[in-house]
Amino acid sequence: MANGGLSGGGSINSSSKPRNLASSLELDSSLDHSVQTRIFKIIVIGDSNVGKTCLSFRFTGGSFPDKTEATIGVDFREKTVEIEGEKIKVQVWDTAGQERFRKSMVEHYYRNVHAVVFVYDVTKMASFENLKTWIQECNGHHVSPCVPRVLVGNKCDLVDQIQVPSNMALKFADSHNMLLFETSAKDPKESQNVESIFMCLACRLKAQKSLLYRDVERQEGKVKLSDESTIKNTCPC
Ligand SMILES: Nc1nc2c(ncn2[C@@H]2O[C@H](COP(=O)(O)OP(=O)(O)OP(=O)(O)O)[C@@H](O)[C@H]2O)c(=O)[nH]1
Ligand SMILES: [Mg+2]
Repeated sequence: MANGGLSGGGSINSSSKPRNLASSLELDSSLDHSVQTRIFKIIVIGDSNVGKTCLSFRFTGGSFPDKTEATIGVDFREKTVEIEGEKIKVQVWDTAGQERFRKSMVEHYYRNVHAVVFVYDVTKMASFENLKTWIQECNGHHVSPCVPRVLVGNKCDLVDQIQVPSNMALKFADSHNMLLFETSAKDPKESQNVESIFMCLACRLKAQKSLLYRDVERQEGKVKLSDESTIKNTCPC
């Protein structure tokens, strides 16, 4: 597994119980009670070897791992970002692409998920064609259509080997109501683009703030709400 060296990371496999990771309403117990950190759970899905682990490494750790092995179960990594003055913990669930390593974990992947990143390898047409299956699996786990989804074509640095034309990917993304990002986890020049994938999702999720906090207030009578109309979404996408 390629999760060494990153703080806040961890892994779950079929033999261990997942930590209590899921709800966006969870409080970070290490913080003062007056400060809430919302956690956004984003899962990364796609064929084995498309670069899911490398993309999540690039976003959370800022680098490309020297070596990766097939993910077993799930690795999760976190990064705290600040959007419009609010600190948000983006929790990236890097899932296994190989069926034998994901079997009993699939339920955990989709439970309370806030956003989904579908990844294919631009140099492997099969990984693009298999997206249909990944989307079916996602829909089969009752992920709400309101949960934002994006499509990522990885390994764009391998310019001489590209098999999936951009216009084909764009058409597919449009037909599934997803944004398309073509990028490379490996090329440092693309790191900003990788960052945009997760930040774009975090911005969209943050825009749901009023709804989420209203629920908290109702349950606990603790949280002071902003007026919904004052919440601006300045998401670049
Ligand atoms: N050239 C290039 N290679 C990449 C890129 N991203 C990942 N790789 C390579 O692709 C291989 C697979 O990467 P992983 O990130 O382990 O793939 P994965 O999707 O996590 O695979 P599973 O864990 O089996 O599902 C590794 O050899 C990486 O070095 C990229 O952007 N460009
Ligand atoms: Mg992996």
